[in-house]
Amino acid sequence: MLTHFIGGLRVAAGPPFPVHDPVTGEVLRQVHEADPEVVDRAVRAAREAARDWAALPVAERAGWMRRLADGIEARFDDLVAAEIADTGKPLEQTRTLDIPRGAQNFRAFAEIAAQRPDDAFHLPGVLSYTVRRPLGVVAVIVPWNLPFLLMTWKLAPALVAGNTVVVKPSENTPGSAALFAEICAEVGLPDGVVNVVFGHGPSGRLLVEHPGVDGVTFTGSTATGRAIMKSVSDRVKPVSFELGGKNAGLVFADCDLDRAVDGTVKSVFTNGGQVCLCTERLYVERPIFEEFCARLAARAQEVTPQPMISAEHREKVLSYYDLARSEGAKVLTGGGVPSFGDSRDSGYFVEPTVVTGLSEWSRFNREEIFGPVCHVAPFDTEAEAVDLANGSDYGLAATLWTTNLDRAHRVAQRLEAGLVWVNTWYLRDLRTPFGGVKLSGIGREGGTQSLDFYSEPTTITIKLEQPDA
Ligand code: 6OD
Repeated sequence: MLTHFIGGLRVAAGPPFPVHDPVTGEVLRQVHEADPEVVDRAVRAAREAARDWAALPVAERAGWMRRLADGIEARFDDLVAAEIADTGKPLEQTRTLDIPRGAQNFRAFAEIAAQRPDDAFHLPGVLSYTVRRPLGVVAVIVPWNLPFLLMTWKLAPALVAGNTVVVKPSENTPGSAALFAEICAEVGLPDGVVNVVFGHGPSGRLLVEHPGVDGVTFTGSTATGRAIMKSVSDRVKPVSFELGGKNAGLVFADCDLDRAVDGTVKSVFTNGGQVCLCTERLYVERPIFEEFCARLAARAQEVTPQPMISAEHREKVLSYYDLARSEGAKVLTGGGVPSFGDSRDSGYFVEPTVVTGLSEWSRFNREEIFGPVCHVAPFDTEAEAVDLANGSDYGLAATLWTTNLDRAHRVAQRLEAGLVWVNTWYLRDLRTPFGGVKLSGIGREGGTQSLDFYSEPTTITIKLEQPDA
């Protein structure tokens, strides 16, 4: 049974709930659900630890970040196993992306914070400078698609900026967060600096609404982001949101076709399409449209299916496969459920799917699906491609395939998206701003942008008297 981690102690309180193995549908483990008392205790523990943690010099907090990174590396295999058990992710991806990024997140923010100068401004007779103070206690609400990567992506800057935290991972993926709590204890992190509570949406709501919480960071659906924003509006708490996407991929006839097909397969199907950055709308210049569709569909058939995270999410994705047909799509490949002839048949798999023929106004093309699926449509001009890509309520990421450098810059700068990749996808420099526009979120994470969110500047201005001449 997984227990909460509060003030350095394991706390077994609240009713149990089951976590299912997405590969077989079987119950994997039981976890305690945080009730109001548990949430209150966690926030109080974080508040008690806040003053001493904030008072440490940033170089010392950076040292703790490096120790956490070392602790993650020491428990690498356990973390890989926990993440795979909860999500059904491929071993290779978990070993090369999800878990190493946890350690990298702590090392990167240790450097960024330690090297960051304070601002100072001089005018004749006036000196203004800023000091940054942590928000206090931050609620960290983590989704199920990249549980360890995204938890640490938020924790590292929050902690190094001097905040203490209460983390709530998704109810579907508590395993790597529970191990991280053990790592905090193993490296000797002061009690109460990191607290972890488990549970569903209502526990998350108790947490974000708690008066002892000073800020909220959340990655997940736009619907949940909206609900959080409403529930913290009374106290005007700062929020950092990375929300949904309906990301466009633009494939120009002058692209390197092999590279564009390879990259598109990754951008549509990685993690079973369950990454906010995945491409769901593809626009291909007409001269290569037929060939691109044929090659993409053929490659989709070779993709090893990854389970959806839950029975509920699988139903949602399958409902969009049905919707595509009812809205008049032509299904180029997939559209159903794979059959394995073993225990995976009770798991949460869906077929990698490519469809075409729908209008831009179809629900399929407007709503985020978050599965291994995309719609492909042709375009004739660069201006049309830009309009199609921008014709969405979302604006997280876009991908651009062309060998024309002028076009690459021209188009990239016109796209209404927080992130544009050219001839690649999901290539990351952790110092760069990361986040979306429109319904895809508020604010940016990454580098100094994260540190800015997790702290408040105070501007101190001093009048410097001039000695009499
Ligand atoms: O790689 C990252 O830093 C990041 N924030 C990825 C987010 C993926 C969302 O599903």
